[in-house]
Amino acid sequence: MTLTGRGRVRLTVGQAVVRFLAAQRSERDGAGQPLFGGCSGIFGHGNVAGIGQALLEAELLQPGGLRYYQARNEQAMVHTAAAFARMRNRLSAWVCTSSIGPGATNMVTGAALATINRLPVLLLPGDVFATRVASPVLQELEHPGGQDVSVNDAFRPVSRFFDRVWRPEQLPSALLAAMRVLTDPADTGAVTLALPQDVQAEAYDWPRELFAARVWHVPRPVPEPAALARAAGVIRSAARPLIVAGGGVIYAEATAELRAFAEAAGIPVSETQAGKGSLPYDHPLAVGAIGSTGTAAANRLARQADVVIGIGTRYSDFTTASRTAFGCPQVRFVNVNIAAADAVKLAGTALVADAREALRGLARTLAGWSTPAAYREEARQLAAAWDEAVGRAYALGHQPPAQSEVIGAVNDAAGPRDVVVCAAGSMPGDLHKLWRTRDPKGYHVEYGYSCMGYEIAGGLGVKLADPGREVYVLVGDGSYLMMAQELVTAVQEGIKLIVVLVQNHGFASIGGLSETVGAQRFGTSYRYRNPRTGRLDGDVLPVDLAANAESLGVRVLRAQTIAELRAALAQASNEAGPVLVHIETDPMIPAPDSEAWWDVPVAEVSELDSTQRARNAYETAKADQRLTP
Ligand SMILES: Cc1ncc(C[n+]2csc(CCOP(=O)(O)OP(=O)(O)O)c2C)c(N)n1
Ligand SMILES: [Mg+2]
Repeated sequence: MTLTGRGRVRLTVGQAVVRFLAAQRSERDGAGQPLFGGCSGIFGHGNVAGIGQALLEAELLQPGGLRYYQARNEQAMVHTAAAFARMRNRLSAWVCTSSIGPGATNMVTGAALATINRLPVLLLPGDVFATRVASPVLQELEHPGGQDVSVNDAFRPVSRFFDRVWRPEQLPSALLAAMRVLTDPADTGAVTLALPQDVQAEAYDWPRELFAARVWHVPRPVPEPAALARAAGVIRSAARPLIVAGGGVIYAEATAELRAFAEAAGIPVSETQAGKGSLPYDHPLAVGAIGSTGTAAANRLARQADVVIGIGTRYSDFTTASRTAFGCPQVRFVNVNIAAADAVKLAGTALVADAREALRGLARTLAGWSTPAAYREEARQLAAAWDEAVGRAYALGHQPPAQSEVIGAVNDAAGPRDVVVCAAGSMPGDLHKLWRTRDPKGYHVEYGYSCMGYEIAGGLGVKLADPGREVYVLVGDGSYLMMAQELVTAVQEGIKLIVVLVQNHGFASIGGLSETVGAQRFGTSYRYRNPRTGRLDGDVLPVDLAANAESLGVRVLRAQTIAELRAALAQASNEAGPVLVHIETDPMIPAPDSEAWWDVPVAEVSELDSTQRARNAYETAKADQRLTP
């Protein structure tokens, strides 16, 4: 560091970025923490001399700042970042640095995932030379319509904030704007600062205040009194209200307030994927998952609910069962959300506020009001019947085992605060229905983007965010094949994950879906091309994913039966580093029925009987869809 005149500090743009990020903190409810937990990166010519050199200098000269972690794939490191932020309830985030070109665009999928799930991640892709003296540089895409366009413009639609720092002078305001978006729960998502490779290495005399410790206060906006009165008025008119708890309940740390409000008013609580864990599974008012992958208990209540109180939910199609879940013709919605755009959905009565503040307000306003005892008892009985179905699904006694039995064994092995991680395939739906969640942070299924390959990278982020909990990553063979390489990062860092790899030789999920749309499981199982038929219906491929994991340095345990799985899980809990448990399952045994639908269009004309039958069933189901806003 060179001190120059008038309180200025001479640093490169890369050094300034790293020093600035290390000085940022966040605060909510009086508790503070560093805003950034660390920085993952893969270096290339687009960042090695800028951010890369700056991270080295920080590691050597300012230890205790932003720690660097090596990743294997840029998409995966953004998944790690998103999982980290989710586990920290968005109070801290993670930084990702990449080179230009493919390194940068590999992060675009991760950015979309973070933005959809409303999770803060800070992305620093390298960008092409600002001076353009030797353009096109290696990996530069030349856009005939304008020389200020680069592949990084692909980040714009998937980021909540995007800026490209063409000149050092632009950096301070870009950094402040980026921190504001990261720490604003209504606006947060992927934040991308594209840093041209020459600018990263360029020196500038920065005002010293830029690097002062700075605290970002994460707000808890209170509801407007009039809006609160309107929402309470709608709820008071209800005979059969139902709460839909979304991720916002958990991020706002509002689970105690949810419980108090639900108990006082006698309102059953259903949960979205992001909201699962809002109440412990065995609470008398917990009716479990809602929607297409919901419990029959929640979905039966939803069909007759006259007022639905959505809290911190964006009402995805899985939550509304593609707008068929809430069947009462007069149903009205009260939407508590910190984001106004979510609060107005389904023509609901909007209550724009922090979930905890809104729940406290509703509890105050509705004090003394409650649903009839008979309704609460009905909800309790429905939930108890579902839990019995879960118990049966956990113990089918199949060989090879059903997926539900694997879930049961992992649920039994996991402690109450341990975390299950998943994202895509048939497992998320089964977990939503069947996982017995006992802690608000115990269930981590990424179902906004449902991105195959999130599982292991995401598990890493969860463990980095909360090393005190055991992390169980459930991953299908398809997702594993898409992105398992962060196991190497886990080995490198000595990060303990228990990965349960469910081998069913292809896509059980899409196979089942394919059948319902009349497409005969086409292209969904991993088989040889058959020389006789010319189709992919030969023998099962001889893929050995356990050996693959072993080759990456992971401790691998192979189980064939549920008893062996239980033994392996017990052994895994005694290991210090990452473990992978491999088990083969029967993909054809379904979890208990949700009694709910999901809208996936079926071909309107076809020569195939299977498709014609599926189309008829589709048209019947589609008739129940509500065309609400
Ligand atoms: C990146 C990505 N590509 C495609 C999909 C569509 N998709 C959803 S589930 C799935 C198959 C997952 O296979 P596997 O991990 O083996 O789980 P299984 O369905 O067998 O439970 C596919 C292709 C997706 N969700 N993400
Ligand atoms: Mg599979």
